[in-house]
Amino acid sequence: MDHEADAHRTDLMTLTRHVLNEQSKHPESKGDFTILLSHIVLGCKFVCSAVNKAGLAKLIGLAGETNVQGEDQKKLDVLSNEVFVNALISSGRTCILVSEEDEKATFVDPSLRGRYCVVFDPLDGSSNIDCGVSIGTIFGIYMIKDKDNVTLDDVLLPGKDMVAAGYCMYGSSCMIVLSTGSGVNGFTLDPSLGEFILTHPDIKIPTKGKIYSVNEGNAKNWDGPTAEYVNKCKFPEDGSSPKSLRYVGSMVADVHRTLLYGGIFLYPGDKKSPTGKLRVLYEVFPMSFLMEQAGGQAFTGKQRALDLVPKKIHERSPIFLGSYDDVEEIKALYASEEAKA
Ligand code: AHM
Ligand code: MG
Repeated sequence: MDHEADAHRTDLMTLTRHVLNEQSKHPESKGDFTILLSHIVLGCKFVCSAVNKAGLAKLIGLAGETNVQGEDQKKLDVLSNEVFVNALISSGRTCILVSEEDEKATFVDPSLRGRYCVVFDPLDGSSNIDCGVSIGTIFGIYMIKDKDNVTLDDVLLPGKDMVAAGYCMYGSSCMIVLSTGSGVNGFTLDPSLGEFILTHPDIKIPTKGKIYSVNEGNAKNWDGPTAEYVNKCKFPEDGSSPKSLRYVGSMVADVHRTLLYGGIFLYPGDKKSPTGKLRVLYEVFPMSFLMEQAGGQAFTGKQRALDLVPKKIHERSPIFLGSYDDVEEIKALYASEEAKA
């Protein structure tokens, strides 16, 4: 009998076990973070199940807005927001929630308040929802000093102050990729167990990649450095092979591939939208945090992304993130443009 193989089957590193292990390295910790995370995981499982059933639910509801019981069907993004807001509040560990779906931040009732602020996009990749392409949840977590005295300033902080960040991808498998500030780990949902199992320990992004990922339909409005960079990806001058283009249009899927295979993901600002499209708090920051923790870089066109200090909760920023050397190249192009100005 192969005891080692047997041990692999019976001694699984679940996400909760992994976080408990991390927690034991901090004797002062009281387990609040573990509880918070287990509520985030619950939200991810719920949304995963809803996403998997979405096509079927439509069929049963005869493609209308009502299901077989005659009830109105909630749109998946609205449903996902409700799921996460409820899960986070009921954890008793949160004090401010910022969701892409809600115009205003939610201040948790003092009786249920904890020390964490969670910023999240409950279901990112809205244009891909109705065609069954990968979508995801993105989240970042800050810790506050004084939970009895909270203001919006407790979330208008640079991304480098986050204590954890991650995403859940609802794709061909359901995966959570998480960093608590000491590397990046990936966990895949085992549907038969209902548990996320550590399948991608200590993810490191390759130093240089062969893929670039950008919405080239916006090229006519790009600024000089972005246009020059993408041109170099296609027509390299150093004798290397051109990079391949991959673009799903779901940030979680595009960043996930970039993290595992290397390369660069770009959502630049352009003449029409100088600050780009992606939101600082719950899209740019969590993904930049993960990239840096995996050994890559994240740059806004002006500075290290995690140094940005947002002034509004739904602020946007251009973003270039991925393999260390690939981001170095775009940084150099912006630096030389600035030197010319
Ligand atoms: P959303 O929050 O409305 O879903 O928009 C965010 C998404 C990202 O997932 C993705 O990277 C980007 O929008 C794609 O935008 P575009 O369609 O302009 O290429
Ligand atoms: Mg979004």
